[in-house]
Amino acid sequence: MIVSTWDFGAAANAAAFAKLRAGGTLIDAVETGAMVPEADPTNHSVGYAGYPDRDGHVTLDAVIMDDAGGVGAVAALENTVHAISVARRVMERTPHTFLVGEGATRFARDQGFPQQSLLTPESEKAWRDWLKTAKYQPEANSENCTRTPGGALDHDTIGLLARSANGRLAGACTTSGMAFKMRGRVGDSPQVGSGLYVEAGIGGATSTGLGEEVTRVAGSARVVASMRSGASPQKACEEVVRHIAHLRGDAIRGVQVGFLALDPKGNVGAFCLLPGFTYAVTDAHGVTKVLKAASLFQA
Ligand code: SD4
Repeated sequence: MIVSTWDFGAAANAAAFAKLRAGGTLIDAVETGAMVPEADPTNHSVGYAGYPDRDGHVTLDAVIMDDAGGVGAVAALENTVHAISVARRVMERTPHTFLVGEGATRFARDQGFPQQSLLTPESEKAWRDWLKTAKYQPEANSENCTRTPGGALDHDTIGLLARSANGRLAGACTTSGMAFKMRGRVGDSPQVGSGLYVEAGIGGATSTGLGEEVTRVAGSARVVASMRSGASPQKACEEVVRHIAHLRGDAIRGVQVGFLALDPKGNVGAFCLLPGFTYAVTDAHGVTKVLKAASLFQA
């Protein structure tokens, strides 16, 4: 069984499911799923063609995790499309859990990952258009950073959770982060406990939306902690979204944050601040449904 964030999660789930069917492990499955949007030139929040930072560099964040303490992550990775695969290499081939910036970029190159510019003419144009009007300073609620040049909210990070027939779990999360972020900014996605958390026998959770609001409360770890205390995946997602709203008050007006959770029995939960967060669920037979998460606020 595979669940993932947003509508395009359906294509990622299909690839992940096919990998499982072919005898792959849960880690193989979530990596394979995450690679789908990473390679998609029409997705501007993940991998290749992601919108760059304010200085014009596309920098990627990713994490992969099993339920037996295996973790690998990269942040501010440049020039490699498949950040999730570099994260997996960190997990499997280094004594560390997290490499960032120049070190992560060099590690990927040394490991033989193909090196290329991730900026496409379309995303470069979007960045140049943004530069004409953008204030080069952090916004209090980072609202500008969450919007595409056309003004639409751009939330396309993918978080995937996979479950085997015997209830084992794994997860992955990959993103290019917020469009036109400050150079060096790292969001929730690659941080264990914020963008992703998986615990054997309890469940897994992943997040999307404005990462700063998730990082503040170690959101995904909090969802899993709530499940450890007996909450269903749905109730656990609701508890954390309500906590963020309570903690941040007016500061999160107009901001989107969403959580998706899965337990070892296959129960799924999802909840968000604002309407619009969708997620894809692929069942044990390979049937996929894209569902709309309920939200705390109506607009
Ligand atoms: C971040 N959470 O870097 C990511 C962005 C995201 O949908 O989820 N976009 O803050």
